[in-house]
Amino acid sequence: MKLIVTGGAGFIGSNFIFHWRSAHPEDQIICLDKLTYAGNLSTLKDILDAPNFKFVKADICDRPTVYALFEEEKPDVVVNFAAESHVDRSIEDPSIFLKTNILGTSVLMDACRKYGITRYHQVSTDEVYGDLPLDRPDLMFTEETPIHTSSPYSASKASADLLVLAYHRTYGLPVTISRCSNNYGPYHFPEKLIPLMIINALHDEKLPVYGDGKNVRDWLYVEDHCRAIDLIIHKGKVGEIYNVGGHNEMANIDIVKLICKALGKPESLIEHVTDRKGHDRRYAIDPAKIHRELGWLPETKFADGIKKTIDWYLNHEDWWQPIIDGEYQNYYQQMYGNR
Ligand code: NAD
Ligand code: TDX
Repeated sequence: MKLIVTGGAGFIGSNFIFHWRSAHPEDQIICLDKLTYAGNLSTLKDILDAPNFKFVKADICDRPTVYALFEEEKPDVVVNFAAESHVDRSIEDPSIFLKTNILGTSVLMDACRKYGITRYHQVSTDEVYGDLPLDRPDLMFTEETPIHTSSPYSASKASADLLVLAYHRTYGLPVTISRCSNNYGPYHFPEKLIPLMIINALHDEKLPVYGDGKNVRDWLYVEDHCRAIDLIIHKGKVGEIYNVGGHNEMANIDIVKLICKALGKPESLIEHVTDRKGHDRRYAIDPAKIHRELGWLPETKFADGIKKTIDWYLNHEDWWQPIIDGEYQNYYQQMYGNR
């Protein structure tokens, strides 16, 4: 099988490539990535010259380049991870989110229609369902929960999902969609909650918790997400949406305290800062469908996954230090300087 994996130099896409190469070593992977601020070729350094792997620097919105690649490679499967993924950045400037996340998705699917594929898989998010109240722990998102988005990021991802379903119904494109909860693990870009808190704590810097810190996220170890997508590609039903989540809801403040404890840092580093605009209160995925129909279950317990993740950041300063020394400094100053 030959796959084009878009966004494979980012957090989940790179973990997916590593997963797929070890689970299906005979398959060929072409990683298509624009290498935005969030993409890191260093993540893929060990496999750049490997047989059955090719890296192509390109923008999913660049129709002629995408078509030329499909014409040359004739992929069987396309897995689309490429996206602008950070909610805070989408609040500052939505435009690139609309371009990459919506238009880019349509260019990829047009290429799939033109050159023929056996599956187009769209990597979506639980954020398309909006949020749930904190005082109703019985409520969870199912695949039937109506779309109800909060941020420009989630609105762009929901728009892409609607387009994917439209291409299935209108053109018969063989699509699947996965909507996953918050991932954590190796190669997570330092702007996101868990790596940001680990790296700041290591430097004895303030730990900026938005609002009261009681917002709840449902955390899943990235490898479990990758296995879920693998299963959907092999056994999922075309035209279907699958929710992916690990029943692991945690308040932000508890995660930050846990990181302080694990690193032997004082909780006095925690600083409550101005809340995110439109901040979703709680996400909670009901993964019953993927369990029932495809037999998927998460394998990594949060206690083990967070330990592995913290150890990974402790041992991979060579990966994150160049990132935080670069453009990230300006970003951090702009987002947190006067917060
Ligand atoms: P990320 O920001 O770490 O990586 C995104 C990758 O896409 C980067 O390598 C970047 O260079 C690339 N990219 C961006 N724009 C591109 C373009 N126009 N053309 C080609 N490549 C481009 O993101 P992530 O956290 O790995 O998320 C991957 C996907 O999973 C996204 O679609 C996101 O919406 C979804 N998702 C993420 C989470 C999470 O917790 N991180 C949870 C659910 C779903
Ligand atoms: O400095 C911070 N302080 C803080 O309190 C940051 C960066 C975040 N937070 C809070 C906001 C959220 O409630 O932590 C929570 C997690 O924030 P993020 O890491 O930015 O993730 P989130 O907004 O939940 O979105 C993530 O999960 C769903 C991914 O970034 C999305 O791409 C995915 O779709």
